[in-house]
Amino acid sequence: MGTIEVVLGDITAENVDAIVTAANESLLGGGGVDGAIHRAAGPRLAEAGAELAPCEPGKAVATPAFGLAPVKYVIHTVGPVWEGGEHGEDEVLTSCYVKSLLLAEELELESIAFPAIATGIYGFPTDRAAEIAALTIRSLAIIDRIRLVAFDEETHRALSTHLAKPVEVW
Ligand code: AR6
Repeated sequence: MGTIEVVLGDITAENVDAIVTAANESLLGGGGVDGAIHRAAGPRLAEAGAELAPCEPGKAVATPAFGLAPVKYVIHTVGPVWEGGEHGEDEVLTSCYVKSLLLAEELELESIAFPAIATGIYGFPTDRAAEIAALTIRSLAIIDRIRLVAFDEETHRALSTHLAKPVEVW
């Protein structure tokens, strides 16, 4: 059972085996956290992404992290575009966390950092996304050190709150 930490900051400064990016299906980069990660990793990240694209929402793929070394991998996952919450958004977001963790396990990684997937440009409400992230990661803590990197206070508070909730068995 690993540790799960919530931190406030820029994910490109994380010293972990893998950084997860909130990508789009093209895996070519974009705005938000994906833009920051592609800028820090350099143009080879988009070239490596292009070879694996398209990536469907809820799926995850890994590439080298290039200029982000000593980070080894960037795990690209595509979140759901928020359409009101009745279009399978929760399931797709859950799948982003599950697939990323399983991929990290397959790569025998010891540490991974996640951004708050889908809560920026894709419009997923912060608190609902934080609850999904916290519940999913708590029930699948298969990587030794899992870091949830919030970029703003509201996200940090929401993640901390949901992680601290007692586990409901029934
Ligand atoms: N470090 C950590 N978190 C960050 C950083 C950073 N440097 N920058 C932003 N965030 P978003 P999405 C937070 O929009 O909603 C891109 O164009 C941000 O505050 O990056 O999944 C992709 O290519 C928010 O809490 O991702 C896709 O087209 C969270 O990261 C699309 O955006 C996610 O916001 C994906 O949209």
